[in-house]
Amino acid sequence: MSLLDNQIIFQPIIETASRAEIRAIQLAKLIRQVNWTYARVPWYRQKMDEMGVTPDDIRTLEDVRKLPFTDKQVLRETFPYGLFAVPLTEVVELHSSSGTTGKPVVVGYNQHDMDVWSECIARLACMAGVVPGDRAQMAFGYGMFTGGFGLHYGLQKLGCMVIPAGSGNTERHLQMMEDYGTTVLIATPSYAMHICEVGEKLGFDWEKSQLRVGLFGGEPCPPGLKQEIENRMHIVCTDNYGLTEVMGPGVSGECLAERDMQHIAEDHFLWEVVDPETGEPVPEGEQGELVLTPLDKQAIPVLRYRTHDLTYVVTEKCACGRTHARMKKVRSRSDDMLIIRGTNVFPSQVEDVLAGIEGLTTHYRIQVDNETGLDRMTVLVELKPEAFSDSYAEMNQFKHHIEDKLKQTLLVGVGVKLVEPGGIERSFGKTKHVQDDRVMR
Ligand code: DLL
Repeated sequence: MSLLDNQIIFQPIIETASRAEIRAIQLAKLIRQVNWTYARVPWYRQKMDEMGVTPDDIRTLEDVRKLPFTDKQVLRETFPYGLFAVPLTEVVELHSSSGTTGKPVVVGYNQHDMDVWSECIARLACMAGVVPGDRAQMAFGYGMFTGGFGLHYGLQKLGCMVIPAGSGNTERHLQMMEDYGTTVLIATPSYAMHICEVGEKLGFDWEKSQLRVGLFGGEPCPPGLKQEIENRMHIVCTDNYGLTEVMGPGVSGECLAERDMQHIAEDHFLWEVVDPETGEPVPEGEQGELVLTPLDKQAIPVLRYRTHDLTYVVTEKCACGRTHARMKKVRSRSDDMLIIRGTNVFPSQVEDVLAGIEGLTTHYRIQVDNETGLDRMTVLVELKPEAFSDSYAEMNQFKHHIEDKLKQTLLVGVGVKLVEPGGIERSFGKTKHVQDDRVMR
């Protein structure tokens, strides 16, 4: 039996529409959305006036390129309500994402936006093999983060029983899974890994548990991590993608046919892939920065949002039957590149090297400083119990082996610190893999 046999398509007419139909829907919605935005949001009206563009200039999908880009900075500058296009009395929910600096980004939803949101989530849950009647346990936080409530509403829309456990308290999660017969776990992949490890320590038998599906998202899920969780928890893990500024989760989701790609809800999002330096489009199938224009967002319409997420998109029909374009799963962002003594290093490269080395867990940290005047990068790697040895010579040899492997790929020398099993701090939500303590000199 194939995994696809279990899969239902939540909205088959739209999810399997022809490319021509999808483009027609997108164009009609784009025109409507630009008119809505121009008429209601002074920031966009002024920007478009300065650029000499009016809503009437949007006649084809490619005309989206005439519109201004939006970035996080704009949302911060207009904090809290500057980009809202509906009266606040119409807004039914607020969410925000806290950045590392400055004001948070605040987004609002009216009832229409909430309905679209739930629909997008219900679709991606179905893509992952979730069905009505599933018991879905939430390990995302129920706060301003879009992950908790977003998935919650969508899973209810699909007809699931949602168990709103929230983030943290791993032992309680395990107890609830057993007591309530949880079939779906919603979490970041790194927290799911932690649940798996704690469960194993407590003697939890994953094979006997009713858990079937892992619905992960909110951070990159490298293939090695996914495989490891699937093998150890005996579940199918899928990964969905989204960001606060354009909705939250719900932008795209992995189906069970091609496990490295995610279908974009194309009737709700117009995608572009651009060169992160120039902002110019790259040819289809080539990697660049994903730019998203939500096509159905009333409370905060956002045009051409620069996600900084690096991916490529393909539009051929998928074996699962859906026709919506697929984006390659995001592994890195244009702004997470580290420059170490002049060499560009992406954390995902480090992750891939470590994944190929026997004896390491999936947990790691990258620390960067320039205390000595030069950039210094140290990778903390965690040993599996069976790789741990009392012999200093053996451990030292292993450390050098990892350093050599990293240097071969990164083309710059980095240090490695071996950490005992369980020694790298776990996170209940998104894991921060990089700590950059460099100071400007
Ligand atoms: O993380 C929304 C979300 C919640 C998506 C739960 C899926 C599940 P933000 O906190 O605004 O929103 O963070 C958005 O997180 O630009 C990506 O860099 C990263 N990200 C989110 N999902 C994935 C994923 C939510 N599946 C930022 N794979 C995005 C890789 C992801 N990166």
